[in-house]
Amino acid sequence: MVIKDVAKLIVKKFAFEGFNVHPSAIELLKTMDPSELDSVIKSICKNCSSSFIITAEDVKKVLESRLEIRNHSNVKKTEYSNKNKIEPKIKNQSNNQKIQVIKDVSGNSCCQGKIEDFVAYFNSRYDKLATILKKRINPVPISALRKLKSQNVEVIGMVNDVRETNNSCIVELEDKTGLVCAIASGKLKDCATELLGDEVIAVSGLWNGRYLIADRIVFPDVPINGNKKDWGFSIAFISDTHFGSNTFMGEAWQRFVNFMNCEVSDERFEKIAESIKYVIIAGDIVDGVGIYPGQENELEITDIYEQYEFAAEQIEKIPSEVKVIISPGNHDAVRQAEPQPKLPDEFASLFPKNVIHVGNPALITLDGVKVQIYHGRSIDDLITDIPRLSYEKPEEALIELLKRRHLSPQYGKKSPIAPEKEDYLVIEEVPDVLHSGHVHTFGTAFYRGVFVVNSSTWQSQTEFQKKMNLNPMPGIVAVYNGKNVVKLRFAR
Ligand code: D5M
Ligand code: FE
Ligand code: ZN
Repeated sequence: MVIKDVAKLIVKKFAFEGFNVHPSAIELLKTMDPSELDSVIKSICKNCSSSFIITAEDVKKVLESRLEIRNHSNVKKTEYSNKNKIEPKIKNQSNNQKIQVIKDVSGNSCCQGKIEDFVAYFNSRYDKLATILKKRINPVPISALRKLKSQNVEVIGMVNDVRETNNSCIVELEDKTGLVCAIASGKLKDCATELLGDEVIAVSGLWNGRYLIADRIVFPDVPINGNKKDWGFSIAFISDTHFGSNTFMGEAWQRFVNFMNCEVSDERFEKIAESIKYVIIAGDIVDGVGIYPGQENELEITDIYEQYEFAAEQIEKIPSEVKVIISPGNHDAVRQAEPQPKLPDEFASLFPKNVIHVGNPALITLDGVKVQIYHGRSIDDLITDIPRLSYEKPEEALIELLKRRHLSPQYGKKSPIAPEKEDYLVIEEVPDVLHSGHVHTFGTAFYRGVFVVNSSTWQSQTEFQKKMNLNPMPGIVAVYNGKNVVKLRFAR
């Protein structure tokens, strides 16, 4: 069994904050929604009475106070939404657009955060990625190695641990039957040091009775496909509009809207605008409320419902013949943990009829073109852990996701994952396009025939980003027609 011990994870998280934790406190925390674990642990550490050990009392205090806040805000929200509900406007529909949602957690979430959910989640991840790898190699179960004499073997495992020594890298791999250490040296060492915890790979090499001396690391990767063909229409890729923020770039957005309405001086741009049948927005539609400490000072609109009303008004400026696909991000009003469901009706119904709401991630087809949409939260984790990656080239991080066939390979980092019974973050089907955002920088690439695009943002640098030295590249839009990519700049 591939078991990730929740208790261990909780202990690790507290240790990171500088605390030990009593087993009775762990028992209480184990039963809660894992997507809320990080914020609960932070509150507990802030409010605990002892300076060393977190007790069950410390946990109870925080859980009870959260319950009170939640009950209170639920009541307020319902009252408010009833008062302000507006009818969605009717738009002309064109019939020549065929949109299918292939994979999306919306309406299918069933995780409760129990131990069994984690077991099922990691087993699903392992099984899906092992199925891809088995088409390329012929593995033995790890437990079978014990009975084998010195010989060449292939195994598939989830990466448990990566340790660097002077001239090699030791990779601990786990499958449902056991654990093995693979040793990667020479040229393979560089590849092994970039392995991420919880990704699934295959290793071939010499089993010496104790270790696997690796000669090849096989990633699930996407197959090579160089074919490009003009679809006869274009898709515009945007994200991170952050409507409601006081750093939202209204003028740049209006220029984009003008372009979408063919209100441009240059005929070339008019042609491009005319070709756009779909706009995809990959998350962070609004800035949200209470997303980070002190956010209230950076909001133009402080009410979440009014933020979505404003968002809907802005999206309505896009011609109604164009279908707009909206997927949420970490600033939107859905659960933080991925996979995130689509926006609830309360907000979704504010948008015009040409808007289609999907979850994050979502695999969709637009007139047969397969687009994998993912907000991109894991990009932060990848850039932290793979030193050659940077915010200036987000597309390189996206290529790493394709190579690993997983949208958020690492569990327990900054990007939270809800342990659904099925791992919705595995890239099972090879898309024509991988579209992300989140890091507010722009970049495109082609990787083995897949068009990779990280759309920028419509928010200028926030105070937080200034402190972190994050330099956004706002107002850039990629328009792609299956053959050519056009990059348009709307920010001055
Ligand atoms: O994220 C925009 C970018 O800024 C993304 O790279 C994460 C980073 N960011 C934003 N807020 C934080 C906090 N509080 N900690 C660490 N990194 C952060 P966005 O999702 O638009 O806020
Ligand atoms: Fe964002
Ligand atoms: Zn984001």
